[in-house]
Amino acid sequence: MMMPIWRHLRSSRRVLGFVFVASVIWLLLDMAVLRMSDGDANSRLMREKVILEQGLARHQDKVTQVGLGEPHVNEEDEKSDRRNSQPVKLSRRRKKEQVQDDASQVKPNAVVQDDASQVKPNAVVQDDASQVKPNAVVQDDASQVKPNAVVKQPVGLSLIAAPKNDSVVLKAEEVLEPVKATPNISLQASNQHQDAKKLPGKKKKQIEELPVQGPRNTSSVKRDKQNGEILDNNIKVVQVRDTHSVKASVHQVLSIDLTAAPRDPKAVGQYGLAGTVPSLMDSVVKKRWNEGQFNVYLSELIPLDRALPDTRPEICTRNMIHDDLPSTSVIFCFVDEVWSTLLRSVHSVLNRSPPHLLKEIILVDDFSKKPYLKDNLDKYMEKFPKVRVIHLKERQGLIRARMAGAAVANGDVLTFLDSHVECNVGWLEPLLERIHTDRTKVPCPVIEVISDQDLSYKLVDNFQRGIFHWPLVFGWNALSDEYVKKNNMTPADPIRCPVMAGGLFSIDKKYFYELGAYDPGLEVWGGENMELSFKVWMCGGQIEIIPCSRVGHIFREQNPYQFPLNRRRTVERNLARVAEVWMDEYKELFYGHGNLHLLEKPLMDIGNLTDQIQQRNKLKCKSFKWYLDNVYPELEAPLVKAAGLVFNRGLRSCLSIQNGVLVFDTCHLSSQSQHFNYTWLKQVRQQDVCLEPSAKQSLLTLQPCGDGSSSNSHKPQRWLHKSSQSKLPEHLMVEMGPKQMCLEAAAKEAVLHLAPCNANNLFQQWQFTNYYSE
Ligand code: UD2
Ligand code: MN
Repeated sequence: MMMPIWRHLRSSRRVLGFVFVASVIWLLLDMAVLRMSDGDANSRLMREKVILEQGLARHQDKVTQVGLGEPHVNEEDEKSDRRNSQPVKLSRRRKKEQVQDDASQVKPNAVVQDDASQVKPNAVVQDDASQVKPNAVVQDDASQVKPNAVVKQPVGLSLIAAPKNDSVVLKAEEVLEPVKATPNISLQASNQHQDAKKLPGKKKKQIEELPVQGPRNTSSVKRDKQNGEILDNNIKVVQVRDTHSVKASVHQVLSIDLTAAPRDPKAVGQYGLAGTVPSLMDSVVKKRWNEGQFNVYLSELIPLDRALPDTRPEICTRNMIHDDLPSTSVIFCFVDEVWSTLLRSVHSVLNRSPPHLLKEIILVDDFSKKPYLKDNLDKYMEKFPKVRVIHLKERQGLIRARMAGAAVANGDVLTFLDSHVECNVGWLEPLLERIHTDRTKVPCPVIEVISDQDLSYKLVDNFQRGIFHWPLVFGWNALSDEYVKKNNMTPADPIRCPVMAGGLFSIDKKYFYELGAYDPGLEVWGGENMELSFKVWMCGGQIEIIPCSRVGHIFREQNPYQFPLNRRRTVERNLARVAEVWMDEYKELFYGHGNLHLLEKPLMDIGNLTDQIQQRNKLKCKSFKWYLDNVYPELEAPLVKAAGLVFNRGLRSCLSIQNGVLVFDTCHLSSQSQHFNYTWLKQVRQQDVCLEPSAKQSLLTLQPCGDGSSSNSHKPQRWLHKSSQSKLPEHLMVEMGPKQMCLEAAAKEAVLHLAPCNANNLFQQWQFTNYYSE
């Protein structure tokens, strides 16, 4: 009996010994694995940090590489070569996002996390040509800034709703050793998986740890029960406090969206979907349309805090943002805005902005006539401590109304918005981040489209920039595929714009005033976007579109409000002021493209420009030629329509000025006395003298050139001339009272005179050596 027990014990001892040895080996292996994973985490973190810093460093000096059709060039020679470059191609296309996983590719707002759980449903866009609206749509006499290419509504809307009770805690972790001359950046785990990881560190630092929701997660945010406003002290950005040095810390962009789990998911227009109105209501829809020039009736049925699809390019959700961003005042100016759209605009800001960055919302009522925009509005807004309403005592127009808002703003940054917009999730931080990086940057969100018909929210093409055509007509233009590829652009990269659309942008408040704000002589509506864009670029700043910031806007066919004077006249006059102050010799192109009538001074009083010109001189702003060469080289802007020798086909010799007298001579390309310009003001000129019919007889004289107006003394200097495509090709035609006369070389005496126009007469045909524009 004892033997089997002993044997049994002996064999168990062996087993125990084996178990012991195995445990030791296991423990050693385990420790090795642990060390390896620590090392992994360490090196991964180091890599992320380097990426981040590279991104931020690049962010600061990559200015010249992003967005514009050509890289920044200063050389005079290259400028003139580009002057006659191809016209802007207004093509449109959809580009699939390509995120490159290479440290050298990291762009501003470096993306450091590559966690699948963070990946959002890509705002899928359908390449259906029938859905795409005309691109180069522009502000002309009749219409306003129209949308750029609109793409179908994004799919995957069901993913918008945030998972409940899924709060995420951002943890500031030990900061790694700083790299010289770059901000010290703390990497912060921003989702559940990562914040559980323990990162290696030497010294514990004082850490402030507060709950902040990750993308699409809003459950850790509290609202004020009474007014629904986000409580300021509820969200704070994680700060790493280091007593030894000032260190910049960053966090993942906050995707605050209090509408993500809407009260009534089935409400009309919820999630940015198209709303419908029963056809029996058609007449009501029609009747109420004029109140806002969009479907006002439908807008009233849609919740004021409706949810929207997150239309940002996917990589935007992982952008890193500095913790110490400037605060902003959001300024809405409006005249007779529709109640529901005004409120939806305000709520979209309250619901989707980090409260610590939103200093206030200023509503500037530009002397509206609608009674609901008075006491009712004041009362409604009393519930929102951050909202202030200012009622202007007389109509100022949007330009001076914006300045009235700016004058009382307390934020570091001014953010101007139209009063019929919906700010999308994550819209604010990327704008402020750009200003934080460089206070002379003027960032604009991507302007998405809220349909005027069904109020659906539609995302627009990537890689669009704001441009203008002559005569200062705003339009959208897509960056070419080649350009995007060449510059390794991701859909999140800022896009530099020659001009902004005008309505939606942020600007450092001090910088705005240093620039001289807007020209207060601009009336009502229009042209101020050109003014600010030229001013910013020419005086050292930059205009950018920030694709990670998206705001929907209702584009209307017509302005729903009255213009105190004629609308067309108002806009033309504003643009003439801008051209006179900012465009130097290129203002002739503005006048020459259909605006010669604006030169009629007594009729067209554009007001005093002394202050504006002084301001430009004081700031030592660059020339308009510099702007064209460096910021918008793709624009065709020849200073004259035609130039060179003026060859008479009948006489087969060239016009010349000798001893102050017009004569004919054998053509010599190098002869300066035979060189003439045909200008945008329709003058045939050599230096300061212009060809002018004499009052008496039908002879020609040389006179000092006028200012291009058709006042009595200058009218005869306007010559119509077309090289082709006209009834009188190559003729130089002038209006003599009611009659039109043509310049003719008298065959025998070789002198010039005016004669009744005759299309086939070769002696009336004049050819310039070079034509730059028809
Ligand atoms: C675009 C801009 C707009 C402005 C305009 C040119 C966008 C999205 N919109 O036209 O902001 O730059 O081009 O000037 O880029 N308003 C007043 N007082 C007035 C007239 C208008 O407060 O006397 C308000 C109006 O209620 C609106 C804002 O100014 O909130 C812009 O007017 P709009 O919406 O008619 O201009 P829009 O979008 O056609
Ligand atoms: Mn608008």
